[in-house]
Amino acid sequence: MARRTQNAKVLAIVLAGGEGKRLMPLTADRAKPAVPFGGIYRLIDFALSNVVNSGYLKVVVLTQYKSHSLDRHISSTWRMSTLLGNYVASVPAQQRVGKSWYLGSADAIFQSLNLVADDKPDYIVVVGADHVYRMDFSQMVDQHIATGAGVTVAAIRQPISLADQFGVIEVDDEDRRKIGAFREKPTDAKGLPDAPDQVLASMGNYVFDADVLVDAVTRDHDLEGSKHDMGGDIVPSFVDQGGAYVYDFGDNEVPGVTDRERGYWRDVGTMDSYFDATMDLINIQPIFNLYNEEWPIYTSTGSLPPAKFVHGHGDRVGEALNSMVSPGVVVSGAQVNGSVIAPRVRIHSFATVVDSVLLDGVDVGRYSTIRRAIIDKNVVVPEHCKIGIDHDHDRARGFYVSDNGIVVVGKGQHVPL
Ligand code: ADQ
Repeated sequence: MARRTQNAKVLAIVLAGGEGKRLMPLTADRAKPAVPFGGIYRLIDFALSNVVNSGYLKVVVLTQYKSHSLDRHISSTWRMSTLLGNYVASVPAQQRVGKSWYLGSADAIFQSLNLVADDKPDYIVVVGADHVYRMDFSQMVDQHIATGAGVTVAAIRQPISLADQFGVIEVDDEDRRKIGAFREKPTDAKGLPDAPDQVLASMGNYVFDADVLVDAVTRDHDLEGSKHDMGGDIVPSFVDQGGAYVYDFGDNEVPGVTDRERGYWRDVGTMDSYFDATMDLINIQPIFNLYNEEWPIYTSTGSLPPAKFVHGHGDRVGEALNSMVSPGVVVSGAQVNGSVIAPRVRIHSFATVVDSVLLDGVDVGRYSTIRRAIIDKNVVVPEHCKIGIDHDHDRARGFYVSDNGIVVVGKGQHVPL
């Protein structure tokens, strides 16, 4: 665990109210941070593990959109001993201030300032809840303290084609650690001087002096025309005053992370990026290694039995290769390859699952074939069914087919032959 930065009192605020429209149907009835990922995790487990591994054990999670499964996951998985005053508290929008739900991420913080007042931290680390990565936030807090910044924004290079999905940073000509300009999701971004096909993107992670953040969101609350958004409103207001600094994610060193994995950060905002990031986990030499025990990613799977692989009907061999298989799974006389299988899945004799993601409790009937597909929770795939083989047929059955040809079957969706 990382050293506590100069014994400063740090509160972490995790923004977990995002809707994740582009991840439909996976977000049809759960918030994006609650979307299952990597077999046994939820997306929010990555942000929370980073916070806790950084040594910050007072954590507030602000939830809003379809937050039931997220709240349940946080209270069951992230409950901490309160003996030392540590906590991970999930705080749903509750109209404490006025009569509106959170209008944006800055308003979510404004409406939760009572928690900051209770805790009296020196610094506040604000992080998003939707990304897959490892990061030691204490190194960013160190830099924040050393520069005396009003806000420090974590940044990573991204392809210019994605500029309209990010806050795009231009550094100051004189002081390269300072942010000269910050534009939220620009459609006309300019490339970097040394890499015209790239921009410097905000990762949506910020460090503030606590009193400075309280001030900023309080002022923003009364500001006409503000969308009350951290990236759209708060960060630009600091840039205008010359108080915004950039933290280069490339400088972050995390125990156990190899050179190959260094700088890995994925915004799994679309079905294709979700699928690709999942496949990153199962490569023989993964570029994101879940087996790094020096910086563990925490979750819980409850009391499930181990995964089981058995001969099935007609003595057919049941096996999985180049795959991750979660507890409670039974593969009986079926072949699994290049896939991530969540808890409690059943795959029956003569079935084939290739390059796919099966979420909790999916049941794949005999003689079925699933290829390049994501199948959401508890879906029953009948015998002799084919998914991901004929995309016209997949669309005709009401399945979503992504740009890259990934077929998605929604939670509980009926699967006709
Ligand atoms: P986006 O992710 O598009 O861009 P936003 O939708 O505000 O911005 O989500 C940021 C985080 O806040 C997410 O974790 C989301 O779950 C959460 N959130 C959104 N609305 C919320 C609300 N009302 N209450 C609580 N939480 C809420 C942001 C930044 C960009 C940056 C990208 C990086 O604005 O500048 O580049 O993240 O992905």
